[in-house]
Amino acid sequence: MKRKLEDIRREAISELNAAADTQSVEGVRIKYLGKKGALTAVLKQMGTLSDEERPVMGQLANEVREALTAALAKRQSELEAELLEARLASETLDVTIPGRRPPLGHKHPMTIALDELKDIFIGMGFAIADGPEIELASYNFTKLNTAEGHPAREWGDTFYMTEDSSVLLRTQTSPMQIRVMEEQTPPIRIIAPGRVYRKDEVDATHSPMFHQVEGLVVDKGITMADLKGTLNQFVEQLYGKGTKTRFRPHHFPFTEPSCEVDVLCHGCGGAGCRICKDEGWIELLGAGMVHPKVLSGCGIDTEVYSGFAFGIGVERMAMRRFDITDLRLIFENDMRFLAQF
Ligand code: 2U9
Repeated sequence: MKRKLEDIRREAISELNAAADTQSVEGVRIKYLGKKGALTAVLKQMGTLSDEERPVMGQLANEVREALTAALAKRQSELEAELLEARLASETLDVTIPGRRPPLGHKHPMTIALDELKDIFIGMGFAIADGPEIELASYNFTKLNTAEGHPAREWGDTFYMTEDSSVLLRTQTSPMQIRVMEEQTPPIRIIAPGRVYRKDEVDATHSPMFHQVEGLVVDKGITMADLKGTLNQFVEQLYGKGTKTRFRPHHFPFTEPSCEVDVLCHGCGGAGCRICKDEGWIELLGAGMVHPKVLSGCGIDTEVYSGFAFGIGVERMAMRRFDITDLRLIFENDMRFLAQF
């Protein structure tokens, strides 16, 4: 039995030294110290020994068990330390490596153009009015002196939301000005920037969604002179002092009289070139004195108050400002295009 115990000690220790992972260590424990282990089997035979031999063998068996238990724990902790070392080595973080700078974005060209327009009008004392893109036809058309049967109301031109044509995607931001006039008393000095929708096929100059900035001023004694002064001031801020403008008669249902405003072509100074398509002038915006029917429809006394309004197509302005030749580029969001601004 003594030899058997010595053998167990030697073999177990050498197997432990060869164990390459914690699972093998556990295997050695089960093989020698487990319920059916080799040392356990020897201990079970203690009863067969003589009274003289039993204490001697008992002591030796205890020594072997303690030695095995200690060796198991030692090998286990050695392997755990090795494992930790390996993990630390493989997961090393070099905190001295220079950081990767995240690419910094910037404003979309449409936002740049919109912000520029807003800044100019805010500087002239205008407030910004914001409102729904899904509108009542009464606000988008009727209250703007655009009667039933007017060509602008056709199904082919407008995105209607209901069969009875009473709800639509606004075709202009003007309904916002109607809402302000119904809720506030003059003096009113607002701009309404935002998205508008028309059933246009997409091409280089058309999109079913585009942006407008419309303005409205209502007060006592407002005349065409205020309209001209305000818009000339706007044009000078946008294109520089001394930029020449031309006010051309036009027609809109919601203004009377109405006009379109052109600026002298910066490419040729009026002689005619590719930029102005040989016109000498570039069309910039539409404007007019608010139609008395529109004012009185909003409860404003036309004997006391008058007003002017204007409308600017923002895409057209941004295309000219950034020399963009195809409107589709503005909405495609191709980074190669956007990164240029
Ligand atoms: C109210 C009364 C009158 C807004 C106006 C225009 C002229 C105009 C176009 C510019 C390019 C539309 O985006 S575009 O196609 N707009 O020419 N807009 S006067 O007149 C108003 C607005 C609100 C209550």
